[in-house]
Amino acid sequence: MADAKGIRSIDTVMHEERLFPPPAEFSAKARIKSLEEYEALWNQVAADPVAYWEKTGRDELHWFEPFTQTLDWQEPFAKWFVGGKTNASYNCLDKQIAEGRGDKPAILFEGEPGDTRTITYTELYKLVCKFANALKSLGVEQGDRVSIYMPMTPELVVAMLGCARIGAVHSVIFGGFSAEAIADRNNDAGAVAIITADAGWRRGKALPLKATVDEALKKSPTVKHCIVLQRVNEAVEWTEGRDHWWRHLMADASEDCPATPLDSEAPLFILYTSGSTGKPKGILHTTAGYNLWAKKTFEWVFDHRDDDVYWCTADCGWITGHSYVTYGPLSAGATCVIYEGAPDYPEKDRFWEIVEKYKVSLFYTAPTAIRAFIKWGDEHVEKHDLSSLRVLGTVGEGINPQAWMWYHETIGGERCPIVDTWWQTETGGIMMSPLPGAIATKPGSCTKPLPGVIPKIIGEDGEECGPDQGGMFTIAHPWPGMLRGIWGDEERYKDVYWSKVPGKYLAGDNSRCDRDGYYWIMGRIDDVLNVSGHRLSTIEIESALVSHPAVAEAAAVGRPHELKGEAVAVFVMLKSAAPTEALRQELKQHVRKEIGALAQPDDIRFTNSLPKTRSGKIMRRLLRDIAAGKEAVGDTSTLEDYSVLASLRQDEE
Ligand code: 6R9
Repeated sequence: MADAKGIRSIDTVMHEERLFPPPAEFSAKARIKSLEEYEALWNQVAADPVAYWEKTGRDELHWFEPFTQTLDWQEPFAKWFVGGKTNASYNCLDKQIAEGRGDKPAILFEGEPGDTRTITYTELYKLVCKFANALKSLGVEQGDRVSIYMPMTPELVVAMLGCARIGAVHSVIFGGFSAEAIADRNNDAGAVAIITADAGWRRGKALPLKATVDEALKKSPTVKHCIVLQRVNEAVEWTEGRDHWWRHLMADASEDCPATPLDSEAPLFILYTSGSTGKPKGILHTTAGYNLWAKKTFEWVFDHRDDDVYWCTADCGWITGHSYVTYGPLSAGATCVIYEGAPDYPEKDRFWEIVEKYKVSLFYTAPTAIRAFIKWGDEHVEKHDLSSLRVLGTVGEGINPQAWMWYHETIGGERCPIVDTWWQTETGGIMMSPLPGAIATKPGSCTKPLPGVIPKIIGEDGEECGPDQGGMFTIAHPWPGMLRGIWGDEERYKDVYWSKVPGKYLAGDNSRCDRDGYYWIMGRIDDVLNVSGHRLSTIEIESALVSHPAVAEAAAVGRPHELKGEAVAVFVMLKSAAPTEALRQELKQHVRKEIGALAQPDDIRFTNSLPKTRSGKIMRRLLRDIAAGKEAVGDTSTLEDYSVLASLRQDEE
């Protein structure tokens, strides 16, 4: 809407007033105990970021050689801790053992079929050293790229840390992506080796991995070696000379492999994220800054203590699995649960069974999973004792206030602070989140910036937005965990993140900041709806729909409309109600009542599933094409289930 200052901002139609202060007993024991303490730290870092990170970097990572310059900022290229030498695998393993955690469990593994393993820090260290030597025995060297396409087993973490130990750059590809997607990523990175498994378990079935890799390697000329973990005992084809069994390499390898001292800015990994157009972007992270950011943010946001049991349900194929399964928690000395399979196998209570069994205290999952649990019914939760839980996290998408309240009441027993964490592959770690002992929460808001994060919301005219005006979410100062570029494409890096708003990092999301200084993420810039000159955010319309008792999940998109510019089209998944015309009318009225006539959907389409990425994000651009009656185009390599598109088109007929 054009306001007095002439800024075209995004209208907000959602008004969420509930406020949940941290429980007093939680704050009393927390790392950061009050709003005042948080504000003092935030102000201190904002006033002199270099001084803060110089001290923190020096104190919290191991240095083979100290750094001489904290930040070298040649916009948009940052170098952190210049001149220093460290190693992320050393920080996750050797440093923990040196600090007395050798016998502490690093990983509590639960396989989908029910097999379990406890791996201490010392055991993990030995596995990683052996695996690093195995890589060396194949000729893999510092700086070489290695693709990883594995099930969510401890060996996936071993593979990542094994690469990090010798300075090889890993590129983890979600198990389940197509041969085409693997080949594209192998070729873009110029990978010399790939690590995979015969298959992984998914809902009781073997999901073949090696066969897909074989297909991909026909089109991946740079890949010389393929290491194969035997997980399921599936028959596999074998190419002599190229293929190597994991267990054979490990049997021959020594347990002694000192971590290579690496430059702070040595590449640690590449992780591909889909662009809405064009090929996926290989986001590059380097060693020291990323490692420090993952560690600090983990400690701050989860208020981690040495006796916690932490479970992040993310797969390592997603950035969340990099920063909050592997590098963050392990360099903080945490005990981490890893679960291989699906949340509804063999029964819909599998997650709660795991929480009870391992006495999980810190739990981190995604809104897509929370909405599924709500749909499945509370009886699956009620069977289990969840009293060990202390902090509940969410990441990946905005969480609808209705789902937030369910998480708070049904999972958290109204006792656990919820940390709604906003961040991106590009940011390396969490940027916006409540600190659980310090910041009161509001359902649906990621609340406030972490120390070191300076957000600015910018209108279409380039001016900073005022309170409650929605605009582009940007970040004003470099932070240690920020991406260092797009692999092999400097121009695209400058263009995507640094060209639209001069001097600031453009996240690609819209957001507003309310009068209390709380931030509300409003969805991707590309997804904004423009209805009769009003710019509306997807999440607000979706949250209004999800607040109706019949609705499990909803996606809102714009469809071209002669008079209004765009009409509001929504795709709705019901919990169990029948998809009737009466319900359709009722939902339209419900949105009208909740957030106003402007946002009332023109089309409501009932569906059994929505197109999502493997990390659970709704792919609205595909829905936009379907709503407009077009063939879905653009990159679909990250789509979890291709049949969804076909079924959505059928629903139409
Ligand atoms: C960590 C991760 C990044 C995009 C981001 C935004 C969305 C993530 C969110 C959220 C609202 C949150 N997103 N967390 N939106 N609230 N708490 O998800 O990385 O896969 O790169 O996605 O996800 O749109 O820009 P990535």
